Amino acid sequence: MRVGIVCHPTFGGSGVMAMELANHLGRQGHSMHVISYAQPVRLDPFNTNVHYHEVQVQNYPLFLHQPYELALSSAMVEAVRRERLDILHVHYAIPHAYAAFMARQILADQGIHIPVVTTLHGTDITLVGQHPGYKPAVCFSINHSTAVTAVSESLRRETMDQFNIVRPIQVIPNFVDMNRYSRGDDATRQNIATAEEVIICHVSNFRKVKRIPDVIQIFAKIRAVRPAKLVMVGDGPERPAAETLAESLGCIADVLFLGKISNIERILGVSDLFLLPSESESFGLAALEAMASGVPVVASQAGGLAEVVEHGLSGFLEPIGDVEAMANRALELLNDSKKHAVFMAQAIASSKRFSMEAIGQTYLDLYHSLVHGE
Ligand code: GMT
Repeated sequence: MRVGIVCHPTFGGSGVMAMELANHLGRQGHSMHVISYAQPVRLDPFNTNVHYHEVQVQNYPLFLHQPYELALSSAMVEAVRRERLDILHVHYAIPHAYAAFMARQILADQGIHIPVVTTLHGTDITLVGQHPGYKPAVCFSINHSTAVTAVSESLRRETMDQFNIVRPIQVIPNFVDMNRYSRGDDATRQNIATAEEVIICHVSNFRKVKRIPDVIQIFAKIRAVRPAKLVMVGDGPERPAAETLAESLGCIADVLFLGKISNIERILGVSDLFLLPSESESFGLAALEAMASGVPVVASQAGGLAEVVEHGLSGFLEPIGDVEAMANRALELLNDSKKHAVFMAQAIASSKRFSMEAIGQTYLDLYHSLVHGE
């Protein structure tokens, strides 16, 4: 199969997922063509079946905003023609589903008929897609994709509720490459914390929707009771406020802002607990990756998190904004080493429900059904 994958290259779950899929199918011998404006972090440069096509946007002084969608549609047309692609798979509806619709029209005009799969990831539906400036175009391009998938049942339902959708949406959950995650060694752990300290981890792109102040407040409550370090992986607009809050709560010395690192498995492998108190979360890929590393998750009851984190088994889910309850749940695990060990094992077992092999095959089956009508 020859597949075009379109995604945002930035630090975020949709780009991570798109690249994990490209890498996985590439390893199986499929020819994967990644189309984006920068090389995505998780793209495996040593996988010779994964090729990168950069979208070239012309800077012209007449434009205040450069017309990226136009350049993206053109890049898709070029890639389909030159690489003889069988299918285009776009991740995150905005602006990819719309640009893919245009590319498909242009190609059809040239006698080339190519199916387009759109995968909805989260804020393309729950937040950004709701903006009146985008909503009609998002709705149109979902309805006009050849197939549409959502990463959780919660997101599928929300799409149906919020948009005038006249077609089915298939749920294909995110997956995790279990080979990538394992418990880390003491040497790595000692770089971050002393023997008495527990390591709490948070990974995100630090947007408002992630409720970064809640992460800091939960940590401050944990640290008031026991020695601990908080490792903040990622970066984004909420970081300065998080630093100020950590300072005012007197715990800044124990909060490590690591920025955007690509090998998060090393950090997760030495973490004892993962925090994800988001306002909205369609799936929570970062929580799944933590679970695969044997890290129990304390999170909010937002969106699709309940489909990933099994409450009372691989972690705990509490109401959005209830930092007290989340801190208590964290301490319930961290102060009871037997319970913690049980949750660690259960987290790994539970993450195996999202196996890369099975879910990768589901995508492949979808591609085959659209390309060959099987
Ligand atoms: O929708 C977003 O916020 C962006 C997106 C991303 O690129 O980080 O995240 C979403 O997609 C991830 C991968 O499918 C999901 O794991 C995240 O839950 C989801 N984020 C939100 O819903 C806030």
